[in-house]
Amino acid sequence: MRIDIITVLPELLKSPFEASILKRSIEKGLVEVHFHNLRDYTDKSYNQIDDYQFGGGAGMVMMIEPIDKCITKLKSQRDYNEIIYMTPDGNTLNQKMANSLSLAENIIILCGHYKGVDQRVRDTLITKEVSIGDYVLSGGELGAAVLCDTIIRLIPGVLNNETSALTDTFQDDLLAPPVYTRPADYKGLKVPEVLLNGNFPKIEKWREEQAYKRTKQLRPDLLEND
Ligand code: 6GU
Repeated sequence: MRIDIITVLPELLKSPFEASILKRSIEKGLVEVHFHNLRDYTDKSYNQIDDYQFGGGAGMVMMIEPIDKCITKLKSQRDYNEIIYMTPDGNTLNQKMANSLSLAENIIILCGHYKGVDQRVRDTLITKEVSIGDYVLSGGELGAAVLCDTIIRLIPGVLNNETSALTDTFQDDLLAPPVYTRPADYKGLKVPEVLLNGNFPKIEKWREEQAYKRTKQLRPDLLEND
């Protein structure tokens, strides 16, 4: 998979890709991530990428021209499955969306800033609008990092134990069951007996029950989708 991220703040975005799972997935060649500084696509003085909004009102708006230039150049080099705009008024990211995007070959992610982008960008260049939740961030960069993390960990070969992504919380609309490690007894706090006796069908059944119980208790809304 190839991900092209268009941003005015590449330095804000780079560090999540330089550690742990994301770093390893890039080193293994399972994903390529390219950053494009929008200021490299403007002819205006001071590398201007935003301007006042027509009709008046507080806040600057990102101009269409540099965004169009950048996206048009990328599209001339390869086909893209999705051109995503990160914005608080987009569709809220969930596991289903991450699963589906993890199958893409090439995607572009445009990070919004200020009051957002000129509406004509959204109308003509963008194929999908994504938010990471009902709160406002200073820009789309952190949202893009979250989106990339959710997608990249699902690419086959990224996680060491491939089945582990399948048993993640949300993968089957259930929260994950509780997990324990040594010691089996810590100051009288005991690990459930069933996990210690090696009866794997019984352990599996216990985990399913716990997942259901936890979901019912903490996120009953997830069970209503059935
Ligand atoms: Cl993707 N961008 C911004 N600026 N705010 C957000 C968001 C994105 N998702 C939730 N809030």
